Amino acid sequence: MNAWEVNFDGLVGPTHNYAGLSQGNLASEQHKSTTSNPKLAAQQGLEKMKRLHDQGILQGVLAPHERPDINILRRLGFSGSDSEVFRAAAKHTPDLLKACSSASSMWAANAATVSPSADCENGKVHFTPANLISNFHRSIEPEMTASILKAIFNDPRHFQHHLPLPCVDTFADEGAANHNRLCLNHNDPGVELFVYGRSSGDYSTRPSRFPARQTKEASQAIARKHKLNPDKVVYAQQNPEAIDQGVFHNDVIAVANRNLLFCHEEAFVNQNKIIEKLQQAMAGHLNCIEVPASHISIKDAVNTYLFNSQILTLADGSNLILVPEECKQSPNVWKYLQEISAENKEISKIEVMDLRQSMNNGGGPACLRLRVVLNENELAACNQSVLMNDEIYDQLSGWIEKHYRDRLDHQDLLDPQLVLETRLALDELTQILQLGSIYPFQR
Ligand code: SUG
Repeated sequence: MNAWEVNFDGLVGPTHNYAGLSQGNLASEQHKSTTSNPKLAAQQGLEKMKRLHDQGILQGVLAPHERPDINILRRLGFSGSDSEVFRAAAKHTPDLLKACSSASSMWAANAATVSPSADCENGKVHFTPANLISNFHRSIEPEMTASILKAIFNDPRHFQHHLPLPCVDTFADEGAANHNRLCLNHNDPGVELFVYGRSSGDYSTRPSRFPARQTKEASQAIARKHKLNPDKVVYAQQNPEAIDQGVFHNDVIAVANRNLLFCHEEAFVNQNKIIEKLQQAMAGHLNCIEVPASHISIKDAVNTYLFNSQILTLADGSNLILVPEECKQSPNVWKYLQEISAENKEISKIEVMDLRQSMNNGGGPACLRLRVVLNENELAACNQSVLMNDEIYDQLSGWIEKHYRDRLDHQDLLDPQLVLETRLALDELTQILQLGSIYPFQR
């Protein structure tokens, strides 16, 4: 049976803004309080989906979460009608309201960890939404993420949905941004690489400046829940010095596609050992491109998001690398990309995309997508109306044009009109994507 990797991208929501909420994410810190352009952000994300769809790659769309999240404000002590809750929060705790207005669900790589059926004992695709407890504004995502995933993958014969891990520090989980799957063919059992930033017992190997978001305990729990074959699971620790330089997720410094691992040479603790373990688990079929620090520094990697690229296999078997515009603007990184695409038969085509609106919050191409490997039956069993095609693209383009603002600053986030605008937009979106009434305001 055939199987494909389907990239599900988070559609950017109408409240996209720069609030400087993520410590250790340098772009988020640097762009704090600058004016955003939600319309352009959503268009840039949609263009990426279309560009890949046009290359013959299966592409899905994940709906944004409703923001501001009025229900969370209620849980934090505000009461009355939705409008009263909003107005009181705007008046007394504007920073809290801003955190509840983040469009951060766009970074779908953090939505969940997904294991393909070929890797799981019971032959189903497994989903565990990430608890995202490291940042308040993201910790409010898992419930909605679970609803959206269930609305798309809703056939229990093929899909198994788990609860997020317990919301405590020991099990801090950031989803697929710290997870890669290596395989020769998508329908064969693969090797799952779980990358963590810290583990409970070990206080010596930790970053000193910035938080390590993913724990080993969280990664281990997910591997257990998904019932992965322990011989096909490799755990690796992120280099704490890289985290301290702004590598807040592993996907800022490493990316895999099939049997190719493209990473910086300073991505992991004991990197040689890790590569050896992966090579063993892959029975010698791993192909690893380790980029030396002498070619690309960690600083360059963080500034350009070279490793936050998407490497994708095209129908003819060749690989495409989709990189953000920032890679082209760095002479060093661009030269390196030209060299590998000329020399290395693994990556033959480069696509460059302008994703500046998301990049300014630390989200590159790979952050925006959640990879779901599906075989023919599973693909047929999922909600077809979220799969990208020319018609959906046109509808979504029109929808963005109609509903999104083209500038949003921090005063605008305190405007009650934004709540109404967003609800109107999301209500229409659930019809375009045929998701049913997934949003709390629709019930
Ligand atoms: O969690 N930024 C996100 C970016 C996530 C990128 N994802 C991956 N690397 N997979 C984060 O730090 C910034 C929001 C703000 O500051 O307004 C933010 O949440």
